[in-house]
Amino acid sequence: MKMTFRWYGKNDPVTLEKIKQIPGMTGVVTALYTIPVGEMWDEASILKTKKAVNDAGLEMEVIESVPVHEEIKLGSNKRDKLIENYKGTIRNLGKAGVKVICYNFMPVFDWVRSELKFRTDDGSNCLAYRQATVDALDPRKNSLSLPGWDESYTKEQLSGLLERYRDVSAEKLFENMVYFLEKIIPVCEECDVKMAVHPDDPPWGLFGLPRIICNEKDLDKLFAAVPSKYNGLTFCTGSLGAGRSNDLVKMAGKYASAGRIHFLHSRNIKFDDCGGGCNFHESPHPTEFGSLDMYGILKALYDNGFDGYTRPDHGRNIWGEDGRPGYGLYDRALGAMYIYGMWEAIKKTAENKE
Ligand SMILES: [Mn+2]
Repeated sequence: MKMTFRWYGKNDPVTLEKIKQIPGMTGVVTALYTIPVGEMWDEASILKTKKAVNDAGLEMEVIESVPVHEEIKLGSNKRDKLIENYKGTIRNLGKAGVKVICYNFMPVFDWVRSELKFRTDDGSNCLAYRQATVDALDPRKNSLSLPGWDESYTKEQLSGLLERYRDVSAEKLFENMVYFLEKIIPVCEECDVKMAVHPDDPPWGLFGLPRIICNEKDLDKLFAAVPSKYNGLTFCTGSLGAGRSNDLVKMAGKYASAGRIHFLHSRNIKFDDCGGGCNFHESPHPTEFGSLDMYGILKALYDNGFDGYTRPDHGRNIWGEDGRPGYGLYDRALGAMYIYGMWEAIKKTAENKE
């Protein structure tokens, strides 16, 4: 398993030098943040970022994310040109030595939380989700005031976009995803770049929009529709784990043994029993502080041959850090060391038994 860390580029206060000082770091997971969604990533820009990463003694083998344009998700007549651009990006990333592309297929909204600075008992803060808060928002009527929403759309643009999704059922969205994958996967095979879809976060529909990568059934359907192993998964424990009916230990073992897990997001969440089953906050990474069996998940991954990339996913803000929500330095570094240590123990225990 290769330990990596998300890096938001040269403006990230968590610099490459700091990341390199975390024991065990082999590389960063990053993206080109200045290229508009839908445009092809050119070779020169990719190589410039890669050089900065390599100069710091780190690798750039995983990209998170190459965003999928809404016209592709909507299945409009503009999609073919945009898919050609996406293929060009895959080719250029492959030439630069990138092995995995993380992406998602969530309509309009990426991850959603109701609070970015939920104060926990120890005085740290973290991201949290309250269904009632989200239910009270109607992005079709009012300006959206969700924390973390980047306001890249005006109110009018957003309601126009939501209107266009009225005709897009979950089935239609899935068909559009398969259409996209069938066009790009041959290029991935040719360039040896694996696609790793990030599960929907949280794994249920929001604002009347369909979500289609939420559970085992969805993933089985996706892999059956596009069988190539280049069509794989980012196993995000926190996202899948928010769905209480998801059995993560089982899913980790099943998809690792099927060779579908190309990237692992390691984090824990804690269910909050405040009015319904959908509420949670992001807890420290170790098993005992959250609701997910982190040891069980890692053990299932190891036992089933997982040898891909991982990164500690969201951390809390601790020790007075006022970092990007979920992406400060300290708690993610602690998370990395926890995962690293547990992996060593699982591996050595298994080797000693042989
Ligand atoms: Mn994740």
